[in-house]
Order: sequence, then C-alpha cells, then structure tokens
Amino acid sequence: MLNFELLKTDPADGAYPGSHARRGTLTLNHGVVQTPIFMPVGTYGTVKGVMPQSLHEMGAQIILGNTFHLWMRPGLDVMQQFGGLHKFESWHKPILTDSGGFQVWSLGEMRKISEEGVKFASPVNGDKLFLTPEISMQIQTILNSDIVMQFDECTPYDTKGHITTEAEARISMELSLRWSKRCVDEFNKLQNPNALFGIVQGGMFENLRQESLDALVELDLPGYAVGGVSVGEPKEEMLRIMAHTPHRLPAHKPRYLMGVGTPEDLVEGVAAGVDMFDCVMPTRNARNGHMFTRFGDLKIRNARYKTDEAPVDATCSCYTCRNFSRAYMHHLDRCGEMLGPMLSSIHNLHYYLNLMQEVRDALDAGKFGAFVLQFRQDRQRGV
Ligand code: PRF
Ligand code: ZN
Repeated sequence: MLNFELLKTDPADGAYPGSHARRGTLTLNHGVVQTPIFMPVGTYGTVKGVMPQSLHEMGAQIILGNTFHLWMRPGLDVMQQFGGLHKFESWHKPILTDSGGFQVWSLGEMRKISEEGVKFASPVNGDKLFLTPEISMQIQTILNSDIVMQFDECTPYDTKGHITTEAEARISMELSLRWSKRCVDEFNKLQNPNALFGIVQGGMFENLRQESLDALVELDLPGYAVGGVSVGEPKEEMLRIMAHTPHRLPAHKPRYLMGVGTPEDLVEGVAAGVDMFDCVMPTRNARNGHMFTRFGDLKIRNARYKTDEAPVDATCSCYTCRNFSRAYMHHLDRCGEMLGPMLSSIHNLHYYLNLMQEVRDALDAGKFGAFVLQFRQDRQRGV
C-alpha cells in the first residue's frame, strides 16, 4: 500500500528559477511520511550508534535497511521468526529496504554478473551465494519493508580507471530493466502488501536515462528512484544527471535519489524535484568527528575546540547541542570514548532532518527560493 499526495509544486516566490521543488505526503503501511524527506541509513537493522528513541526525538519518519546485509546476518530464519524487520529492530514507523543491487556492486571484483543474477562469495564466511531479482523480492517480503527496491545493477562510473562507455552503460541499463520486470512479477506472485519502487539507471548518459525512465514508467510502479549517481563521478556529472532525470518522472509519484548526499546536494535535489534522500554521510562523518552545522562543517578533533564552551551548532535544538559543549565533544573524540560518535551521530542526523523540515516549512510558506539563498549564504559563512 502506498498513497502519495502532492500538496504543492510551485516554489511560488520565484527566487529559484526553474525549481521543480514539491511538498507531499506519503502514506505507507507503517505510517505517514512528510516529503521532501531524509531517511537515516540503518544497514544492519540499526542506525549506527543511535537508539530508536533518539530517532523518534529528532523526528525521523522513515529509515533504511539492507536486504544484502540482513540476508547474511541474522539471516532469513530469524527475520521470519520475528515477522519482519520492524519488530526485530523495534522501529514501528516506515522502513525502506535497498535490494542488494548496490551492495553487491560494492563488492567489486568479488562478484560475477549474469542475466540470471549475481554470484558472489559471502563477505561474512566465504559461502557461495547467488542473488537474483526473485530472491531479493523474497527477502524484502520477509523483511516486510514498507518500500521495496527493485534489484538493479548500479552502473559504475569507472572501473580501474576505465570510464564506462555509452555502449557499456546501455548493456547495464537494459539488464536492470529486464530485472525490473522480473521483480514486478515476483513481487505480485508473493502478494507483497507493500510498495515496489523502480530504479532509473543509464550512467552519465541522458538518452539512456530517458530510455530507462520511459520503460519503468510503462510498468506503472508506485514510486521511482534515480540510482547510479554519487558513484565516484565528478560533481558536475552528478548535478547534470540530477537536473535531467528526477523532474521527468511521473509528477504524482514519489521520487527517490539514492545515496545522496551533502546538505547542499539535498537542497539542490529538492529543487530538481526529488522527494526522498538517504545517505550514510551524517552518521559516517559523525564517527570521524565531522559535524554539519548551519554555518558550515566543523572537525571536532581540531585543537581550537579544546576549550570552546559553545555547542556544536548554537542554532540546533538536538540533544547534543542542548547539553554539551564543543570542548566536551573534542574531549570525547580525543579519548576515543564511544559517547563521542553517539552524540555526534545524533547531532548530524538532527541537522539533516531539521534541514528537510526547514525545506518543507519554506515550501509550505511559498518561500523556497528565498530559503535556498539564505541556506547557501549561511553554509558559506563558516563556524
Ligand atoms: N542502486 C541501488 N541502491 C543504491 C544505488 C543504486 O544505484 C545508489 C547509487 N548512489 C545508492 N544506493 N539499488
Ligand atoms: Zn545539534
């Protein structure tokens, strides 16, 4: 089940010419999601270092899980025993699961792709495994995720220095399309009560992106993602595809840009017509002492913070900023205390979620263009 209500499409204030920004409400089996939205990544059935209670407090509406990882560990028998991922990880709001396509891609040399699917050795115990569109649908049905992603091949930008040619990108994109159809058939056969999203591929080639999009739209899926960006290409290439593809997708269906990105990427993505984002950046960077703030990014390891009594971001209302100083965060980092990454992850996720709340508020008020100008200016000011 999925219902997407488009509340507003007009940026209204005209301060962002050519904006495709929209405001919507996405209703799923486990609840309602206000869009545009950022989805924290919970690969292994946990948003690393952050309790579900904290996710609730910071306003998370939907989180990710990963077919590939949860298939390896704890495995399908445990998932089946718990009736899915929600109860197992004690997160009762919506969950989106990625199909394994991207994670298998990340294995690089370790895999063998054929028409049927992908053969690879388990990175956990070396067992020989085979992932196909059908198996991905079967796993995601057991996980009972609200949004199921199709099994795709994420076309690489380059392979050991060789930049993917148009001919290679076409072969890959067409394989993903054939897999889309197999996903739809299996998803229906399983009578999965949730929603299946298709993924547009086509590498850095606009014509291939359009072909992929057209063929997926034919399948009349409840939502669509743009995959195969943020895979090591130069920033201009990503922005070119981001400007090309999302706004061409059906207006009345949710659009998801996979694995993107920085705060700036999210705001530009919204302007490009994207409704949903996920990225490991807020949590991964937090674990490396990289904090996002309204006035730019900050490396908490820097000696200048040793005695700084200010919070990480004085304009942030997260648990970390309400209770702790930069000096304390610096101290935790220097000592390798595990509270450091925990508090940093809370702040960074809160920053991303609040940024999207501000985007939604601006859209509701018809002031998106003015918001973007202020956002860029603030981010460039420096902490
Ligand atoms: N496909 C899938 N998951 C993904 C991607 C993709 O292309 C990306 C690309 N940035 C992130 N996650 N299935
Ligand atoms: Zn904060």
